[in-house]
Amino acid sequence: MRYTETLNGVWEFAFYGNTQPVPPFVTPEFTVVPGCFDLMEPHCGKRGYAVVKRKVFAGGTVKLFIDGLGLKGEIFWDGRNIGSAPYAYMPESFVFDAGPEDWHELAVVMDNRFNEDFDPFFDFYGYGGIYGDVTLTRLPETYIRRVMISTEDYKNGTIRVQASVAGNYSGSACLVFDTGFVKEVTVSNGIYDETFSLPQFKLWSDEEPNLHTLTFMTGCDEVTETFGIREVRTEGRNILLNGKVLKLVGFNRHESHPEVGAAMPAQLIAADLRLLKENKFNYIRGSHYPQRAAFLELCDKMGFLVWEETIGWGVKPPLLHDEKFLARQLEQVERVTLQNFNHPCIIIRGFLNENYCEFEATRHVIKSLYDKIRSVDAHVLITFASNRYEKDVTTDIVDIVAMNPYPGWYDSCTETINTNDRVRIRLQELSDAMPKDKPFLITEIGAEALLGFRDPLKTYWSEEYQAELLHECCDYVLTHDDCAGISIWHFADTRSYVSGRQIFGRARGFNNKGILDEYRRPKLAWNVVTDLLKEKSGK
Ligand code: ADA
Repeated sequence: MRYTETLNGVWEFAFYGNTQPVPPFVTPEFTVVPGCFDLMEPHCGKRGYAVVKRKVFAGGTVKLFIDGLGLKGEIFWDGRNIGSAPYAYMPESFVFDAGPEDWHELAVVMDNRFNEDFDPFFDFYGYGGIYGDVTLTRLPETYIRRVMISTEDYKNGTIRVQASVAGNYSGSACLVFDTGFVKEVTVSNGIYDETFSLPQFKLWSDEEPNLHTLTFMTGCDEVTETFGIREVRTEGRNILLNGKVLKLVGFNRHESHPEVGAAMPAQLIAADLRLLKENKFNYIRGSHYPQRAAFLELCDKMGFLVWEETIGWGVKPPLLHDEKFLARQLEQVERVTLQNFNHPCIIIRGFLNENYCEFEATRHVIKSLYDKIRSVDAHVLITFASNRYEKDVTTDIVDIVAMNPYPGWYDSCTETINTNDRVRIRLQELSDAMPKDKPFLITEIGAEALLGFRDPLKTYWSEEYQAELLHECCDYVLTHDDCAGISIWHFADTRSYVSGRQIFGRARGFNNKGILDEYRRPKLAWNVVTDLLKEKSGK
């Protein structure tokens, strides 16, 4: 049994502005972890370095887990740097020697300033703070590093279990499943890798989200992983789950709320998911960064199909074609694929939203990222959301052709035809232009609407205009077999920017294309789309 302690709570705090903090850190204020410090007075909206610090009683080998922070961080234990968290939102683990059993000081130095070289500006607010839970786990010296479980044949419950044990451990291990099945195995030089079938298994799907657990035990350590047995693959234009054709219908979702920013408590995440489940949506694109553990656990349990992606938003050449940039992207996709490997909800892995894929030189970037994910996960579907449409020269590389068209908003805005025709004509045109042997997925589509702006003339920005447009988009997807699904842009209004780094059309400083506003109050489109879904699914 491992001992894990939560470190969430009240921590000491200091905002350092542009001065880089060095130990010993002086922290006269306090803050709450998880939490976004730039949402809390007196530091609202400020950018710079900040330190959070607390005392921890521990000793020996420990693993510190931080479920995402922003925009980047350095971790210090008794003033000694024990690791970096260079990527916003990325869940990170740090294994280190905590020294003698005693009180120690844990400090996280965060920096919420933008790094133009690596992280160009995004259309979502970059919050500073620790977004998710912080835990500390005591580890034995020969600890189990990782246990990964994948489905090899869903029909007969064949799974592959790969484990890695520290210290080049060689010896016996025992696998205990929730079904009662027990297997004695051998670990050689720290590695175990075997494929076998699990008796009395149940399949996982969005409709019946059956989960299993595996406890992997060596003499000195044990780890329990939750997993699901399911197969996702493509066949022509279709995406299949356990052999059954899927129609993905759902939303892009930002982990964001006006009161707590990116540090949403699990209860609010669960409330979002419940709303979607009750209204028959089966799919969420976790735009545009790695997803929190609580979100993925809820999706596994509630039965959602998830697209997870790494940060990299609208990256242009020359940065897009820079080898150092690619190395960082490769590191990101590898880390998150390993970290979230066992979640059955993740059926699609993405990266580099809306990159410049009309250039031949971008093929190398897309292929390298594709190959990196594939080297870790042999089965997940891999792609990215493109807005280069017919000009995209990478559609042969990815498993799914995923497009972000905005007919009636950014694209094809000719005033001579109505919204309905614009949507239908453009989606059909796009679908016809895409390869016939791959699923075609609409990853983003939508229109801005301000809650309360009602206009029977259906002018831009009215709830009526958005409702009509989204009705047409969903109707197209639900009635066309050539389209594997849709993630509407987007679930709820999300904070963006008003000044400085202004994006045209971000009224109130928000991206207002939510079908709900930022407090999850419904716009007209919510009723129209949920009614349509109920009607088409006959429920
Ligand atoms: C892009 C982008 C989204 C959002 C959207 C919009 O497609 O991927 O993050 O910015 O446009 O609302 O313009």
